[in-house]
Amino acid sequence: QAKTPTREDTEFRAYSHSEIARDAATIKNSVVMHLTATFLRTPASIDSTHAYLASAFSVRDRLLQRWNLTNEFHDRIGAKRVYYMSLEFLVGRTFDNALLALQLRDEYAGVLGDVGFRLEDVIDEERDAALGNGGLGRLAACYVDSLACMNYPGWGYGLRYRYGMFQQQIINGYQVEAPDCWLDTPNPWEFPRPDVTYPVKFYGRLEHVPGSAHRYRWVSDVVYDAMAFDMPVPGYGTTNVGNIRLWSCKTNGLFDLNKFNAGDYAGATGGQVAAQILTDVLYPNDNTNEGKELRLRQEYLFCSATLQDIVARFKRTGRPLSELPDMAAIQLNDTHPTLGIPELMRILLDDEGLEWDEAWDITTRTFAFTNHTVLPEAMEKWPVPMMDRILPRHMGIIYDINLFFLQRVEKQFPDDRGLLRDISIIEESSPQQVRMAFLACVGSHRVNGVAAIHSDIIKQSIFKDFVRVMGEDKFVNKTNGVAPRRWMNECNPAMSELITEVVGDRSWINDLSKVRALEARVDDEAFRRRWWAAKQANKRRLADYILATTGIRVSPDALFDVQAKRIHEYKRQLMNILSVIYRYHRLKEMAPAERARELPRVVVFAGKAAAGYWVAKQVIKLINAVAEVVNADDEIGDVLKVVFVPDYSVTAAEHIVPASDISQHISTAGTEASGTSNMKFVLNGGIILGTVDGANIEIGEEVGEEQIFFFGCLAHEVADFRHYLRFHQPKPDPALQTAFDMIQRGTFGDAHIFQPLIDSILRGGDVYLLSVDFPSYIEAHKAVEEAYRHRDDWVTKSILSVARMAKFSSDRAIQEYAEEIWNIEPVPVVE
Ligand code: NBX
Repeated sequence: QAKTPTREDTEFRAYSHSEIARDAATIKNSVVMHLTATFLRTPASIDSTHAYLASAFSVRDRLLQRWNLTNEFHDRIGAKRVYYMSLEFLVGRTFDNALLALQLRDEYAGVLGDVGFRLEDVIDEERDAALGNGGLGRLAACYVDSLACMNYPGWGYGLRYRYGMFQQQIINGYQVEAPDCWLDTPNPWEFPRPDVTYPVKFYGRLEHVPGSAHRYRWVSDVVYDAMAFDMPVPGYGTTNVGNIRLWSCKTNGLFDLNKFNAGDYAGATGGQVAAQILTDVLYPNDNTNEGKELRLRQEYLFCSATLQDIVARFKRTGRPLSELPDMAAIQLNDTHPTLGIPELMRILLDDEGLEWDEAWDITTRTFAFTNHTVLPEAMEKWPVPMMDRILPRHMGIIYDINLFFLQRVEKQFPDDRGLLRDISIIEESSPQQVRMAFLACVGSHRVNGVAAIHSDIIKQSIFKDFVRVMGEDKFVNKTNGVAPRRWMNECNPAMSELITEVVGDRSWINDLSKVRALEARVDDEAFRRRWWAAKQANKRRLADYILATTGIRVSPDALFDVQAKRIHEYKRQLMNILSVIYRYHRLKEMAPAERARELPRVVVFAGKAAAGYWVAKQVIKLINAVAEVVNADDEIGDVLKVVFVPDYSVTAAEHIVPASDISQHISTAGTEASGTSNMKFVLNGGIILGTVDGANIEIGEEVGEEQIFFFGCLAHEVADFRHYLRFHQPKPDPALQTAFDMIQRGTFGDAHIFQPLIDSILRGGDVYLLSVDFPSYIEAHKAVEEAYRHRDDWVTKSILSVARMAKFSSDRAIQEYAEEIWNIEPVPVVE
C-alpha cells in the first residue's frame, strides 16, 4: 500500500535525485567506505577481489540513483513499455561497461592506482553473468543495452539461474563440464526484491465456475514462490538505466518443521530442494530441444511470474484491461517463453473475469514472437499428457485457442483436411504434442525472423500455411544487431580511439552511422599504418591470452583465422579442422625453402558443445588432437599453429573478436538464422570467410562483395544435394580424401575414435554438405591468403568494412522493433 506524499518526500526526492559528485576525492571516499563498511577490510587486507567489489559497489551507488529516477519517470508519464521475455541473458561482465557508460573510467583507474591496483586487473576479478548459451542469449543482452542507450522504456525478463552456462575444461582433448558457481561470490549487480514475489501453481485439477463460459478455478497441488532480482543495465551517456528482472524460485514456507522435529532432515528440506531446482541450472542446449519435464516447469515459472508482474504493474495505472496493449508490448525471444500467451489468457479469464474474445484480443495485440532457427531438432514440442498433468488449465486454454483457430481456417479453406492437420497447434502423433512455434504464431500480432534470408525461409517452410491463412503482413524481418558499446568501445579501445579521432568525438558510440567518416581516411597512409598497428596490438593481446589459457605460443605476425561459436554440426567446425589437416599435409610435402615462403597462420577455435551432444564433443577432441600434433611439429613451426581456446564466454570473446584477420561463418546455406559474431568480427576490422547464409549476405551487401570471401552452395540448392546424398555416397575430392586418409592412418592418434565423424559424411548422408562445399572452401582459403599478402589492399578492406557496418548496430534493430512492432517511443529522463 503506497502512502500519501508528504513534504519530506519532496526533500527526499531532491536529495536522491542530486547526482553524486564525480571528483576523485568523492570516488575515493566511496570506495574506501565500501572496503571498510561493506567488506570489513583494513588497509593491510585489501586484495584485488575486494578492490573490485568495493569499486563495483561504489559505481552501483551512482547507477542506482539514475535507475530509480528512470523507473519513477516512466511510471509518472505513463510510458508504454516493452518487455523482452527471454529464458537467456548472456550479459558477461558489467563493471567496465558501467564505468564507460557513466564516463568514469579514468577517475576509477586513478583512484585504484592510488591504492596500488591496475584497473585492468581489478576488472578481471569479475565473473561473467553467463545466463545464456550463445547467440540468442547474447542478442537479448545487446537489445536491453540498446533500449537503455536509446532511452526506450523497456525491461528484460529472465531467470536467475544459480548455475549459468557450464565451465568448459579440456582434459585429454575432451570437453569436460564443470558447474558455473557464479553466485558464490557477492554479486554487486543484482538487487533482491523480496517484496516482489508471486505464487506459481503446478498440477492439480479444475473446477468450472458456474454460469461462466470460459472461467475455471485451478486447484493446484503445488505452489512455489518466484522472487524478483533486478539487474541494472547502464545506458551509455544517458541518465536512462534499464532493468533485467530475473526470477528465482523461492523456498519460503517449504521447510517442514514437523519432519525436522521427528528427525527426518531430508524430508524437512525436500520441499525447498524441489522448488529451488527450478531455477538452479540453465539448460546448456542450443538449437536442440531436449523435452525434459523440469524444463517445462522452468519455462512456466518464468512465464507466470512475468505475466503476473506485468499485469500487476498495469493495474496500478488504474486503466481498464482493454488498454493493456497500449501500455505493454511483450516480445517472445523464441518459443521458450510461449506459455506467456496462455498464462495471460488464464489471468484475464479466470482472475479478471473477462470474456474469451476480449481476452484473446488483448493477448494477441500484446505479444510478438521472434523465431531464431529452422532446424527441425530445435523446434519445441511438449507432449500433451505432460502438459495436461503439470498445467491442466493451460492445456485447456491451448485446446480452445486451437479450436477457435481451426474453425477460422476451416471457414476460410473448407474441406482441406490436410491443411487443418498441418496447421493445428496440436500435432496428431502419439502421444499428441503441442507445437510451441505454432502457438506463438497464433497468439502474436507479429512474427519475425532475424535476417532477411531467414525471414524468407520461415515464410516458405515452417510458417507457410500461416502465411496463407493470416496473410503475409504478419511476417516481418528484423535483422539482428550487436551493441557497439561492448563490441567496439569496450573490447577494442585502440580502434575506438582512431574512430573517435576521425569522427571528432565519441558520438559514434550511440550513433554508428557516424563511422562512415572512416571512408574519407582510407587513403591516408599514416592513418592506415595506425589502423594496422591497432590490429597488431589486439593480436598481441590475444597471443598473451592464448599463452595464459593454453600454454601455446603463437606469433602475432601470422594471419589470425578464427572460428568462435557454439560447436554444432550445422556450423561445420568439422569442415574447418579437415581443411587444417589438408593444409598440414601440404606443408609436410613441401621442401623447407618452399614451406618458408608460406603465409604463417594461427587457426583459433573456441566454443562449447551441449553436454549431451556426442558428435560435437568428438569434433572438439579432433581439433585438440590435430593441435597437439601440428604444434609439436618442429618442421612446421610458426607456419601453422592450431589453438582451441577453452571455456568460450562473453569475456573470452572480448579478447578474441578484436584480434581476427579473418573469421569463419561457414554454416550450410540456409541453416544459420543470422549469426551475430559475424557482425562483431567485421565491426572490429576483421574480414569474413563465409557461406551465403544468414546475416553474412546482408554484411556483404553493406560492405561490398570485395570485402568478404564467400564460397559454397546456395540455400536453394541444398534440398537437391541432400536428396542426392540420401541415396548416393559422396565422392570426396582429393583434398578431403587426403584429410580422411591422414586421420585413418592414425596421424592424430587412435583413428577409430574419429571414424564416426568421417562416417557422418561418407555414410550418414552428409546432411551438412561438407563434401559438396569442401572444394570451394579450399579455394576461398587460397583467395584469403593471396589477399592478405597484399597488405595495402587488406587494410583498405578492413577500414571500408568498419566504415560501412552501421546497419549492424543493435540500436538500428531496436529502433525497427520499436517503430514497427512495439509502437513505443524514446523518452529521455527529465526530472
Ligand atoms: O540465435 C541463434 C541462431 O543460431 C543464430 O543464427 C542467431 O544469430 C542468434 C540470434 O538470433 N540461436 C541460438 O543461439 N539458440 C539458442 O541458443 C537456443 C537455446 C536454447 C534452446 C534452443 C536454442 N532451447
